[in-house]
Amino acid sequence: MKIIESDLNSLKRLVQRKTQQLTDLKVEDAVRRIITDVIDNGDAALKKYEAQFDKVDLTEFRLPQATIDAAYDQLDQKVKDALQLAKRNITSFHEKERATGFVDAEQPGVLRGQKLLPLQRVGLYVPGGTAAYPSTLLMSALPAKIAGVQEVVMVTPPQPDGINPAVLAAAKLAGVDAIYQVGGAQAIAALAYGTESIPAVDKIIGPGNVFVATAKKQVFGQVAIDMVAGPSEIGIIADETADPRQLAADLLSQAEHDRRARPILITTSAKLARAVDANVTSQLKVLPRTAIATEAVNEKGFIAVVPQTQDMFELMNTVAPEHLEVQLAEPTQYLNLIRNAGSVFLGKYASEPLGDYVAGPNHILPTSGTARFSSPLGVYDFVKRTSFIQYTQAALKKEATAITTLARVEGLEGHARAIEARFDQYYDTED
Ligand code: HSO
Ligand code: ZN
Repeated sequence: MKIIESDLNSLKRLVQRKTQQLTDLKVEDAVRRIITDVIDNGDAALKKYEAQFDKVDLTEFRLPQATIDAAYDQLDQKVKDALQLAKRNITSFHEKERATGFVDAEQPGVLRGQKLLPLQRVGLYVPGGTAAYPSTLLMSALPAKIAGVQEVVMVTPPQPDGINPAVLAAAKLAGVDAIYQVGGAQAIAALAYGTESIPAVDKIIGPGNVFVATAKKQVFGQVAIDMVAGPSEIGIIADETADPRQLAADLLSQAEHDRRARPILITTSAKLARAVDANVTSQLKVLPRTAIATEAVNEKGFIAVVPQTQDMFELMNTVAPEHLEVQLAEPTQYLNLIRNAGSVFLGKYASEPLGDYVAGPNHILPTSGTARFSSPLGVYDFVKRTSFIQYTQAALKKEATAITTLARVEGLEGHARAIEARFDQYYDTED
């Protein structure tokens, strides 16, 4: 791994990302055509694209309940137990995210309030192939259910050997209401606009390839979407007390996700930096996903050595990593120095995969520096707010002049007259 020793400001400049949102116009055009086709031709268009892209001839998009039940029944008991444990912990954590509205009756004759309502229907996109993770399905479906979403549907591209049974089992465990075998931009179009067999949803959640991501951006406005997720990132802050073998293992746990994943270590100890680097090299040699992880480590990874403890946090706040491990002796005392991170792992035993699978906080997290302004996926992402007001005539009278004054300043005479009508002042041609 690159080891960089420099002053804080040069390091900060180094980690600041270049804006990389390169939109591919060809993809944009192809996706727009697919979406328009699905709007115009519904299921027939889906069938055509599934034959073209996934090489399957589908007569029915919805996966039969019997297939889902069978996948669950046949799943190894150990996997089932692990999924159940994950479900329990994700549920107990996310239940605490539930919020309530409020009613404010502080002014005489005035009632103001806000109520929270779950979205009615959401669609989860689950990618095909090896990136279809049962754990990720629990992380998106359970918060939706806890929020009170009435119908959670899932779409996923059909696979030559059938959809991953562990994903199907997770879907059953999480209470997913329907699974449709359709993928790519056409699946996103179906969720956004509805077809004869797939219902339109209010929000689309979940990662996918460039076609899926582009389609999500294009249908935004017709439906809500979650964030557009980038490759995984792990940032570790550690001093000489940390175990270099464990740090190397944690860095590789995220590096193995993606060739573009970013494993980063920031430390005050040059000795630790060298030891972690040596351990990354030796552990990479025996990691099954070595090709992916090696590219991530070499192309995106680095170790920065800074003079002081405070500097480690300042630099890491500039990175704003998806996951942040604090591998210092008294980690909780540094929580107040952390400003930008999706999820924080405190101390030696909070290794990142603990959070990926069973601890309970969500593992769908802001990436690419977006932890500066966004949050982990949560129950709040499946809830919307509606505010309400009620006034007595006396309470309205107190505000009437302010309203009519502002309305007339804005040139909106009709607004002013609507208020004055409450005090028997009408403007019409009858009298
Ligand atoms: N670390 C990934 C989530 C994941 N890990 C799924 C294993 N399975 C992104 O936060
Ligand atoms: Zn992971």
